[in-house]
Amino acid sequence: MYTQAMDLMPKGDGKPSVPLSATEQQLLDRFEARIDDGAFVEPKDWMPDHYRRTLVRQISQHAHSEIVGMLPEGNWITRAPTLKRKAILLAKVQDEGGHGLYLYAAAETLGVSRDELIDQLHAGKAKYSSIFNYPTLSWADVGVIGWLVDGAAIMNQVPLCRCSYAPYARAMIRICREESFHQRQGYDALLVMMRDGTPRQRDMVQDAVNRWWWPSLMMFGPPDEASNHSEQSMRWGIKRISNDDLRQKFVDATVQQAKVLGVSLPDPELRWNEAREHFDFGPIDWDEFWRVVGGDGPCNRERLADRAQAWDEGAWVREAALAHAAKSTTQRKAA
Ligand code: FAQ
Repeated sequence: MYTQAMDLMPKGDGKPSVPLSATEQQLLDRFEARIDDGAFVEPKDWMPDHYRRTLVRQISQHAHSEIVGMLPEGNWITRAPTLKRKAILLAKVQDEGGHGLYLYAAAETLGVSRDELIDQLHAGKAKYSSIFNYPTLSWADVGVIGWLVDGAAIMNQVPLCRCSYAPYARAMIRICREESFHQRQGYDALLVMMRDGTPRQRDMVQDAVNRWWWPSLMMFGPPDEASNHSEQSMRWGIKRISNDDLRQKFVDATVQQAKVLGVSLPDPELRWNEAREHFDFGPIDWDEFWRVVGGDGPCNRERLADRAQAWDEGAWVREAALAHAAKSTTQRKAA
């Protein structure tokens, strides 16, 4: 049983930690050659255990982010200002739930059960995106989540449509299409408030932008030099663009959108750098990021408690679905 703890596969430097057998080495070489050729990996293909575990980690964290991400906006469904906005928000929150389901299904193709992953989330052992541990204080937060949070999510997720693991890549194509609608509905809601709203409503938008800007930049993960998984994930074609490069692309795109909207971004150091042909921006508070990731953000405890409650209250639905499936099987067999 002690051998189960042995990790034969590459550490950060890509080198196996113990000598591989000739067969293992051959399988690994063949796998890496396929990755280098840009081939997609399917669930039944041989894959290194470390590749499998990296994917389970990333896909499950992503799935958890989607279902925890339903909570901050779900908080505003009953208070949406018009029927139209309520219908849009309901659809969006449902979409996020659907994204979670595609992703749990993709993770299950790697041999892990959804129940196991959900248990890890409820026990506080699994990570989910830091961004969803911040509160939604006003209606403008819903628009800003669409604009900035979904905007950052798209920036990060479009390259994942080319992830080397095919079930994840396929899920991401569908998810990205929906995320772009989410981003646009958020931007549209803010545009209406900024163009046709009262001074108080415009202040509300600016206040929401001030609170969500820095946490949105943190969504891309730690700086490249502190990102312990990036090197291996990039080599295996799981990640295609680094955390810092994606963050920069997001800043460059968002500055222009903020101008059209008529809001300022809360960073005095934000300015165009002619030489780099990118916007420079101020330092990110990584202590805050790690605090939130470590479970001590403004809403971490509330989010986990809400998820656990939803799971418990949904037990009867799961039981009913299982009972129905069992009954249908019995009837089919009897027919
Ligand atoms: N929050 O070495 P790296 C959405 C962790 S979905 C919490 O750079 P990696 C849709 C990381 O897990 C948003 N933890 O890691 C929506 C690792 O910890 P570990 C979610 C974070 O995996 C919108 C450690 O730090 N999107 O928004 C975060 O190579 C609106 C070291 O980091 C995805 O999950 C973070 N922000 O790169 C829903 C996309 N960043 O596992 C509702 C897929 C890093 O060693 C409403 N994921 N960590 O314990 C990815 O692209 C990658 O996993 C990264 C992190 C880029 C997030």
